[in-house]
Amino acid sequence: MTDPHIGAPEGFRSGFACFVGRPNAGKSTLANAVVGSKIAITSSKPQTTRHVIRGIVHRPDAQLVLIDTPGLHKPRTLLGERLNGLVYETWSEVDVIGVCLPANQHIGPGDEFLLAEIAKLPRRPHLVAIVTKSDTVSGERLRRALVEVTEAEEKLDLRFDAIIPCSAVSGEQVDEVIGVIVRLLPEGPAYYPAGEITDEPTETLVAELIREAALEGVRDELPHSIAVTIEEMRLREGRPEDRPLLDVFASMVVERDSQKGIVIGHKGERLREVGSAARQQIARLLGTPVHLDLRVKVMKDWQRDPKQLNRLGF
Ligand SMILES: Nc1nc2c(ncn2[C@@H]2O[C@H](COP(=O)(O)OP(=O)(O)OP(=O)(O)O)[C@@H](O)[C@H]2O)c(=O)[nH]1
Ligand SMILES: [Mg+2]
Repeated sequence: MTDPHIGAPEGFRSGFACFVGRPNAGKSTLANAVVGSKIAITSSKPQTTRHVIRGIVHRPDAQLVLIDTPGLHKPRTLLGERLNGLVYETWSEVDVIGVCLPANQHIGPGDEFLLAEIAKLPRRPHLVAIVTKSDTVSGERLRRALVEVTEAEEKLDLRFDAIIPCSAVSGEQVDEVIGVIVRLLPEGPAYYPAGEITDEPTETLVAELIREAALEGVRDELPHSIAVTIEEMRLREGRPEDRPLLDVFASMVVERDSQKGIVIGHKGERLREVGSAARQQIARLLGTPVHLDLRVKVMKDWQRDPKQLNRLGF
């Protein structure tokens, strides 16, 4: 009965919410937990998410379109500026903003800047403060984190509709996050058909899984320098119908020749490891065995070069 063409049942709610926060606050991990499926890659490196990702939560009484955004940060490159731009754009499209504030860190200048920017919005959506990573702190520290949120609320003259501690890793209070957001949505029809969990194109999901594997174990500036492009993806011809094989041709892009050696590793060992880890993830996502051909390419200073950024889809 939630098919938009048939019409929604009485009282059905639908709408859009986004997760915002500084880099590494746990937005994407929470988005995956809320949607119940991996739609966004995550990592311990800040600025992992580089585009706006939509996930859909289906409930008998509601449909929530959840938008995961890049972490808002002080930009040091043109890429950073463009990523921040995506965050601001999203604010104008949502019914609810979920501000993610990690329990294991104090509210700092980065969070205050974000909250002040939200306070300036001409049309202010509902606001929910989500105190993330609650599993990483003691009960006492968690209570302190909640008090800090109310202090920030007063200082910045904001009003949260709710303050919810939760852990995307243990699953604690994830349902509460969904429930609170859904109650703040307007009545309306479902926007997406039942069963659809994201509108990410398959190629994007595949490129992201490769980037996630590449981020594992690299340090310093390198995570920021890595991008992944899919050159081609096709089912291999001449395979028996019950044993398909998907050929994926992808490039890992870095910014400098010196980085190329690092991501390839001694005798190509590191690149093989990344390829193997990514291949397994892609096969799991698509349910098809995969052959991954992964090359490394240098696009000089791509994070600062508008032409290269456009070419990479930013
Ligand atoms: N223990 C614990 N770790 C978490 C939790 N949520 C996220 N993390 C970890 O925090 C790190 C950052 O998580 P992400 O979800 O990638 O953070 P993000 O806010 O999306 O980061 P950006 O995309 O870079 O802005 C990862 O190492 C996660 O495993 C949580 O609830 N508990
Ligand atoms: Mg993220």
